[in-house]
Amino acid sequence: MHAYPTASVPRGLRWSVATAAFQIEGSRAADGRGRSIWDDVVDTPGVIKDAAIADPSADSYRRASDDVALLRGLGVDRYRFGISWVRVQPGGTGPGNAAGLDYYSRLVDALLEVGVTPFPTLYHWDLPSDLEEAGGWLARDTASRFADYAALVADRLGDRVHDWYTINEPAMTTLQGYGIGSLAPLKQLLFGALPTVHHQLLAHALVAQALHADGGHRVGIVNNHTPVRPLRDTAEDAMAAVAYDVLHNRVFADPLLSGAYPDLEAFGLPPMPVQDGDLELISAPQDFYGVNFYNPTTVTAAEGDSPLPFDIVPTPDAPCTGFGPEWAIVPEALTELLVGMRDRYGEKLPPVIISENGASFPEPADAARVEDGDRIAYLAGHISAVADAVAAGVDVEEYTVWSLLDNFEWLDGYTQRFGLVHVDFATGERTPKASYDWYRALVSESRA
Ligand code: GBH
Repeated sequence: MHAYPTASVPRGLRWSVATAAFQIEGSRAADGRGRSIWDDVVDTPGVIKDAAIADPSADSYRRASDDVALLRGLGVDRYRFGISWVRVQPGGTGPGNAAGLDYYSRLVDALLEVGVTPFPTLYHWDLPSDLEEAGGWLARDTASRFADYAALVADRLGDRVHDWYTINEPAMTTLQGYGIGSLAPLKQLLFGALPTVHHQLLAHALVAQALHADGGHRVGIVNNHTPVRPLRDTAEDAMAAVAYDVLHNRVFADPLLSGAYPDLEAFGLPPMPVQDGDLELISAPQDFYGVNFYNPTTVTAAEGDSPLPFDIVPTPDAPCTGFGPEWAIVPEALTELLVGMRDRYGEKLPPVIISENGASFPEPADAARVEDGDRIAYLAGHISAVADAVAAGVDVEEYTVWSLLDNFEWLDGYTQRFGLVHVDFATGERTPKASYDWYRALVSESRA
């Protein structure tokens, strides 16, 4: 027997686990599904580790009932899952694809049947390729296309789904997708990526406006945030930390939660393509704010002829997850982040939902049972950090583990496993890890 750590648990917190459509579904050619920018990436030779193609991955398109059984066993309140735009609207425009909508409708019914509330994410990085061709998130029109797609989903599921996440981690799409090219669509535009910030926020706001007009819906964005620390106690590193904080955190959260972009010109950055009325729409009251948290970030002033004003460096004196030196394990950084957001945004900060938190560690791919004490320690530390933030007066509604299942980890293919449940990618077989049993016990004890 292993003695695993316990977490101090905030009273009344809801519990959830998360996945994303492209990472778990497989069946990329089934039922009229269209092509997304991630299909384009996996079909580009030499980009993804071990040439993984995300199909069948965890095979959830065919094994959704297995997933629902695992969720029921876990006893979570809700399930955060992704909806694939190109299953619903294969080319990104036009009428809905009945087979795609049926899949999500059946999933919603199956979840409700076992008492798990469905909490979908409308967009988790898989933009229709045709829309990328037309400019992707650099094009303002993509925001309106997203609103059309969301309306198709809401027409079909809105009688049973009441809470919606719009866009997952716009920061990663801007910085990594269009800025440095380490996520789809693999563009390396550096600061030329900045218009994608505004268009994603506009897309979120248009959907929130439409669902609010419909009545009975709560809508929020999900971003990953990170407290930024200077490596050295120098003016140069302090400047680098401010610049990174602006680009990763504040350029997204400020317009939503304070109604204005940070002063980009002060950093020599181009202004956002804001049109009349945009900021009013974007800064309308948010129903909740989804925070994905993995690690703090340490930066230092860039050396030499770097095009960026900062270098990201390993966080000193912190252990790391299996993902490598930038993924430092510092649970109290989550408390710092939440308290910092409350202090910066005050009354404008709505209830916070921790929409992802988790870690990958090296583990045997073929173990009968994965004893993932390192993952349990990571989760226990971060849940306790949420409890500390709640004790400091931050309104946190829900905590979500990334992820229910081992899955396709983007450019890292199947080499990073984040699941509470082990997946054999050859057979689709699911085997709960020790962390699954630990989380189930924590959820049930928190209600005792
Ligand atoms: C999330 O992204 C995604 O929503 C999810 O799809 C993904 O599977 C999951 O996390 C695990 O990766 O930026 O240099 O400090 C997380 C974004 C970007 C957060 C990298 C941690 C660490 C390196 N992550 N970051 S650094």
